[in-house]
Amino acid sequence: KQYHVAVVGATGAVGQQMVRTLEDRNFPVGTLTLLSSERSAGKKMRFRGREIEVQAAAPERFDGVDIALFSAGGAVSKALAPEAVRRGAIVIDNTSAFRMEENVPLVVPEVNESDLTWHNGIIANPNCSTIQMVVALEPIRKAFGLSRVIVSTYQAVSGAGAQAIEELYEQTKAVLDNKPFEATILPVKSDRKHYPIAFNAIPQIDKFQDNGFTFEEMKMINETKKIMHMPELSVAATCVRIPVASGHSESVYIEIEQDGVTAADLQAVLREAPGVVLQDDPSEQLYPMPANCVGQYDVFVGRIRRDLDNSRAFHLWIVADNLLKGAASNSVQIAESLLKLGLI
Ligand code: 11C
Repeated sequence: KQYHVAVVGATGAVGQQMVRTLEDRNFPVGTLTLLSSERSAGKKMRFRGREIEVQAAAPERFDGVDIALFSAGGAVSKALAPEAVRRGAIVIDNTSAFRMEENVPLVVPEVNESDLTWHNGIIANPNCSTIQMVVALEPIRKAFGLSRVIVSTYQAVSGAGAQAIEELYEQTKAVLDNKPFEATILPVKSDRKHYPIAFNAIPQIDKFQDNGFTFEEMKMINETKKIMHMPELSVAATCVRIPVASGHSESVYIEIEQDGVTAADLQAVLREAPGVVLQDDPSEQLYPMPANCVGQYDVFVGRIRRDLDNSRAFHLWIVADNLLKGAASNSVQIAESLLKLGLI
């Protein structure tokens, strides 16, 4: 069977990768509808060698759609996802609009594919920095238990959209050319102050919450607990934007429950884990880096070592393409899982 698939936000940084991933993974697309804001309507995008015109998103565009992949911001999802569901589509939403709602499964197929069975039309795709972390942590939890996670991220600008990538390039060039420039997008377009990202590191991703954590940090905390079904898990996060175009990196400290576990035991588990590529050999200076992970669907893990003071604690370095496994390819994998489980 072939499916009618819609991509909402098709011209954005993630939307473009969704179209590419549908083609690359050979998803059984019969008809592809590409939707965007009024501003981008009329643009043409290539899919399987043919050009498809992007249309302005509107409720009636979802007539006949089987699967709608949304990545056009929370406001668009809130307005249009229920309209798509009403017209019979299953929505896979890549925004934070519905992620923490009780009747909406938040799914990373390698971790909690079975949560798809109780969806009510909307399935949420988690935040990029959360996805890559849980893909690596779930096999460790299964093997050795898990009680605590402390993560610091090094996040690429593409997480903030195509305009943020432009801002990084333009600022970098301006600095090298000794020309003046003004930061207008990062750390958060809608916040009051903006800071240069070129040759800088900004410890703010999304807006600050009343508890002193940013919204990005709270997403990592709350989404991890929901996906792993571990409301009791201790999680803390510090999220930092760095001048890398694509590929999020994470330094992760974990405490496990079992005694006597070695770094080699963790390596053995991760070597067999779905969606994980182990790149961990200090003698060969082998470890994951964003430059090598861009364009890949997997999550890359290295620098695994036991803590020197706590024998049940380990440090890991986790890298993935934030636009692919962090967004587009996880969404397409969810659609693949729906097919595999006969849920569509
Ligand atoms: C970033 N993690 O890197 C964000 C982007 O909730 O899906 C993804 C936001 C989200 O800026």
